[in-house]
Amino acid sequence: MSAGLSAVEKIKTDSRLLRGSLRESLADPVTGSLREDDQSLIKFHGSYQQDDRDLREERRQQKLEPDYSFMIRTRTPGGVTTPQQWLQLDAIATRHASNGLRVTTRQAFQFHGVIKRELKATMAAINASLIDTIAACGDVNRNVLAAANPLLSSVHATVHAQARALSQHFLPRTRAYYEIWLDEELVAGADEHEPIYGATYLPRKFKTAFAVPPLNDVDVFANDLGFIAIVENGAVAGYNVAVGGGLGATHGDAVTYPRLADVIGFVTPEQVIAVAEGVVTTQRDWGNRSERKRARLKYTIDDRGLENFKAEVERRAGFALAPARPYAFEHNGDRFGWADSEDGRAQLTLRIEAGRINDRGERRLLSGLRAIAQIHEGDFRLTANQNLVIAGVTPATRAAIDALVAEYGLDLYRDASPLRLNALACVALPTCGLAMAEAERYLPELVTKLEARLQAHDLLDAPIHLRVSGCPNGCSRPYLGEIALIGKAPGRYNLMLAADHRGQRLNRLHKENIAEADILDTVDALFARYAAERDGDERFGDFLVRSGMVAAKAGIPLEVRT
Ligand code: SRM
Ligand code: SF4
Repeated sequence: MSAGLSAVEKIKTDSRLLRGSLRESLADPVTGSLREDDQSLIKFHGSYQQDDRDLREERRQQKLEPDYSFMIRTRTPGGVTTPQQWLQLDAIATRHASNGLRVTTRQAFQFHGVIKRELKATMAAINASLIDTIAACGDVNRNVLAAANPLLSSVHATVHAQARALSQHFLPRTRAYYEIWLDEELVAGADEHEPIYGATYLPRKFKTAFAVPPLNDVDVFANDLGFIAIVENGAVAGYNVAVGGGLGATHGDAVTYPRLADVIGFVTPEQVIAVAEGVVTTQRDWGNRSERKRARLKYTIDDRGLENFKAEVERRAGFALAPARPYAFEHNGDRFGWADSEDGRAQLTLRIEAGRINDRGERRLLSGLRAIAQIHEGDFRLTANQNLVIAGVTPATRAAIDALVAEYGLDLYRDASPLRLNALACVALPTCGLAMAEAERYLPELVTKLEARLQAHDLLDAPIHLRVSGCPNGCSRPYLGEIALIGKAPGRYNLMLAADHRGQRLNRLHKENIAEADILDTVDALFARYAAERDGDERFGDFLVRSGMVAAKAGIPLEVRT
């Protein structure tokens, strides 16, 4: 192996298709942690080693090792689960995890706080629910997003099936997962190989999403690979293909940046897998394997040129992409409350603040959703905005579900402000090892303070998209927030402003490294001008750009992806 490759490349190469010494690490009773290389490899199996950062200092003083535990993430394409699976996941969370279930910004469930000696049993229990965690993390194609907010049931069903098929196609073929977690007989040998990825998988994580206009609830342009459904005569004619989206950046390092995907053409449903394979294998071969910070597809495309990249994808796919077809997105939020679907059933979209499903005070989300799962005859869909759709509700169960929603306090969607309904926050502290500031735990209080400022300008009904991340990696997609806070240090954030509300324009840095009082005063002044000068229904982000209030500070072009 050449010296220029990153350390993770070596770990992958030596891993015997993701096995490493995970079995030995798991069996070691002396520590709650894994061996170092295995900490990289376990990600491909859908888990991260973490430690409780609230307890770090105390344990250090007591000369104890950090309070290690594991986060587990599911692979749930399009975020769909049955009521039976919901009950099983709930039972697993209650037994093995801390703090309930967590809905992620990529339509997956996360379990936090699983200790090493229970990890295998937890993974096996997740599998017994017919849900796996393979490739939920790691340098592979991860959980595939699919529009969750149903407008036209048959179109959404088609798109969801396509997302599942794509997820399945790009699953690693190694049996390592089954051997380590499910005690399958060892099969590692000469004839086991990865036909798409090869032995070193991809240079970096890879993300795919399917959107159904006019909703961009998956933030399709934030993905390495995006498919935008083109619906003609009530059916999916095909998809516009978008490549090179990604949001992660590093503070103060200009070679890293958020980037929105470029639309490069149109494919038919039959061509989806071939074009995806062209994109994935080009990234496999052209991506940067020396510097992980520069290894995402967005950098490969910027380094090699979009036209060059597209030509290579077409060569590998064996056909030329047709010209992109027209589409229009209205917004990238969710639609809350009840909606009827084509088949006579209905869906109820519930607000899950920061995606956390637990029992807290009067809002007993975990218990309430358990009670709903016991009577629900349709399915559950996680949204990429960390919310939950109770989908396919039969007329016979609708009243009972409504009663449970009221009984368990699941009705935040009824009276919360648009700001609260649309806000996203990443997990951050105490579990995320990369967090520089609070996000999930801070969000409710921050929204309350912002609501007071909005109220003062009679703007409480303004549908402003707020996103908070504990660091610049951008897990709550903050670079697409009309207002966003990106953690810099405890209690300090970069204030980003003026993305649009359709996921088609990045925001830009407005003030750096500021504390709450400054944040509130800064947005308060902007709210005052917005209240006085906005043009009809003009959205906050658009107003900031039109009025020139943020354009002068632009570090990022005022681009709108179309
Ligand atoms: Fe993320 C890393 C949580 C969506 C960009 N992300 C992490 C880790 C695993 C921290 C780590 O590496 O040690 C976080 C675990 C926190 C915890 O305690 O659970 C974490 N990311 C999350 C979740 C749970 C946020 C949430 O609150 O919902 C989301 C899980 C998605 C899933 O189910 O797969 C999550 N992460 C995202 C998104 C949003 C998206 O994909 O739509 C992004 C921005 C889009 C992108 O990828 O560019 C994102 N996460 C990152 C990055 C920066 C990647 C980069 O290219 O620079 C990292 C750090 C890294 O990979 O090195 C990261
Ligand atoms: Fe952690 Fe940063 Fe992602 Fe938040 S944005 S979950 S702090 S990596």
